[in-house]
Amino acid sequence: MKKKLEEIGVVDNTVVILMSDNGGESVPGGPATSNVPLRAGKGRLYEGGIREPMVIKLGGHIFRLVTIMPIISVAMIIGSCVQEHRSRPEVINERKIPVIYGTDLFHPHDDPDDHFDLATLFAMSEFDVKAILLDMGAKQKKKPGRTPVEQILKLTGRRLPYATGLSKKLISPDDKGLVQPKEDQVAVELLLQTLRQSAEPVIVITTGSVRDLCAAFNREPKLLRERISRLYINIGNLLENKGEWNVHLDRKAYVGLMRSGLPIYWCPCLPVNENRSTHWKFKHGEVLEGVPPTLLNWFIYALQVPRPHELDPTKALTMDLRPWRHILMSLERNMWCTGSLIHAAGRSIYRVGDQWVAAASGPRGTKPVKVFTFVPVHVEITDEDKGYTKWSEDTLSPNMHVYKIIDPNNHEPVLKSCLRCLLHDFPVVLHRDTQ
Ligand SMILES: [Ca+2]
Repeated sequence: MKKKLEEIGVVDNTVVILMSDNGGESVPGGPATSNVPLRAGKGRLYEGGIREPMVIKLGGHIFRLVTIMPIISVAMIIGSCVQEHRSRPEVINERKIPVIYGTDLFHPHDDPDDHFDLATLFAMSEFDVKAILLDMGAKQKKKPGRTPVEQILKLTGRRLPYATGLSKKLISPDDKGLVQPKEDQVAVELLLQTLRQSAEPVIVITTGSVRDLCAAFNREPKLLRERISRLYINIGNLLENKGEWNVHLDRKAYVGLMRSGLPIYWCPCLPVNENRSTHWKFKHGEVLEGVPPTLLNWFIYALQVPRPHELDPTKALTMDLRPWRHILMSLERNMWCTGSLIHAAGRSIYRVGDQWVAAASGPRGTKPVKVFTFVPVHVEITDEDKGYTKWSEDTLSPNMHVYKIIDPNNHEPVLKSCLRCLLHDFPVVLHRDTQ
């Protein structure tokens, strides 16, 4: 067909749509088709009957419109696709944002939210993830976070370097960590090397302690000042003179980093339940129902399979893990980093139908919804040993930005909807039928 369109000279202005008219048959004695994990099949109104893949090609551009909203008629989407093509050139020339990501991700897991955050990072294809730093080196040796990292690289068909970090706490805010064992130096070295080699400034995002980052700053402050465009740190307590888990992991590193003068976007994890920090929560099923099956398997393997060491991590991605699916779906999850990841990607929030989506730009005529932002503040350390802070928004000398909720009523529903859409659109290249 492509040849014919080229022949008659319309290949660049013809919309080609490839889709099925219904799911596979699933009746007793019928053809051997499977819609797993979707329910039912052809002739039924469950997802197995009505949900199917579709590819739209317009000129040289292929659109991925997986779950922005349910698409129920081809006639309805052609117009909007053409409009999108005309009004959103950035869909075609998608800008890439270099990112270094630090996480205290473990397997078996400690905090399931770290898995949701890693998936969110990979869901946004504008992030050009240059390196992953696996926090807390000593624990990484016992509970290697490289397992879920390797799996997600398989899922997305990407390759990038990752390394484990320093095992021991920094002994002072200006500690370079050089006295720690050589094998624990890899994450700090990877961070420095990635910054040196990057052609443009890099965004650094951390979701655990800031140990390796602070040690790297203490070694080469000029390099970090020059090469880091923004530094999102999910750590700390917005309340004056109160502690927090990620601070507790390495208080001296936190103090050193907060005093560094780097372009910090501070995302405090506490307090919860006051609509002040980045915290929000959801039930797994509200977000994971309907995500690509291999991504769902990644979550099941990480969070639900009781003896993961008995399963090969790569094979697990394409196995039938349904026995554990229902337990996973019913669990509640505390979350912190979703808003800051959306902000780091430069996306805004738009209301589309009955959902909120995080996108680079919205449908024509729609304005972004203001739910959270970052405001300039002056933060100082009040207790160096405990990692306590106080801060002021009313200042002439801001030294960082802090996450601020604008619309407390919608903060949680918006982030839930955005995360659901991001994970539904997750760019898997590994599917159940491609071992
Ligand atoms: Ca974490």
